[in-house]
Amino acid sequence: MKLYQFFASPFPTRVRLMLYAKGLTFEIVEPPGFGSSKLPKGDYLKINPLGRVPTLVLDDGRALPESEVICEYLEETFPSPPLLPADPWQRAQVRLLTRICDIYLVMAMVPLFDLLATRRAEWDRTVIDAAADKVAEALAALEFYIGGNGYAVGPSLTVADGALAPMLILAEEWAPSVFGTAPPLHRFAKLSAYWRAVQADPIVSRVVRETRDAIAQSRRQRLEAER
Ligand SMILES: N[C@@H](CCC(=O)N[C@@H](CS)C(=O)NCC(=O)O)C(=O)O
Repeated sequence: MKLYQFFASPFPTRVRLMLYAKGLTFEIVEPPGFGSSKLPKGDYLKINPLGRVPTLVLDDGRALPESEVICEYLEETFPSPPLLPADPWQRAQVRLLTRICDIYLVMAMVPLFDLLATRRAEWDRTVIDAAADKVAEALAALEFYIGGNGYAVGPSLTVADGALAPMLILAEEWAPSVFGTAPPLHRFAKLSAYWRAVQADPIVSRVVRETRDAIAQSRRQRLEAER
């Protein structure tokens, strides 16, 4: 299998977490035209007309976009070890946390992602502060539903941890370091406890390290480009 992706991107990261957890071997490909690259996306649009990452390409050439769809496919195709709980209510909690991440937390951060396409001198403080408020609202919803056993749901790793981990890095570390906003997590006791505990899991710790390294690298590149 091939995974078209970037290490700093949250959506591919949940797929990598799954591939690692299931012990599957795969090749990583970074398609052209993402981030600050001025290149066209070119042939990548032939395997993913949405022009986004991730895309999983199977050994027979079939290509699947959209992180959640890929995760469901991987879970159904490689059920061991399971990354969805057996209990339907707990499965629903996994999907709920993932959905809150995708819809509310990601959407809250979109204005910040958009600012990256502009020069720092043009950044509007009111846009940054409004985004930080929306991020806090989404974190409050996660606080309500997050599990208390060291994982997002139940006592072991699930797809929800793959959705949450990269987004919590963006909310707690990336946004404050780039935009000077206050790190928000300390306001949410259950979520903070979860975040401390889940990083002890070796698979989570691996994707957290990869994400932090990739964010630091793209930050350095951006600062150099602005000089
Ligand atoms: N709903 C999609 C969202 C994927 C997405 O938006 N990926 C971002 C990177 S994290 C992307 O490819 N953006 C387009 C771009 O950077 O040109 C999924 O779950 O896979």
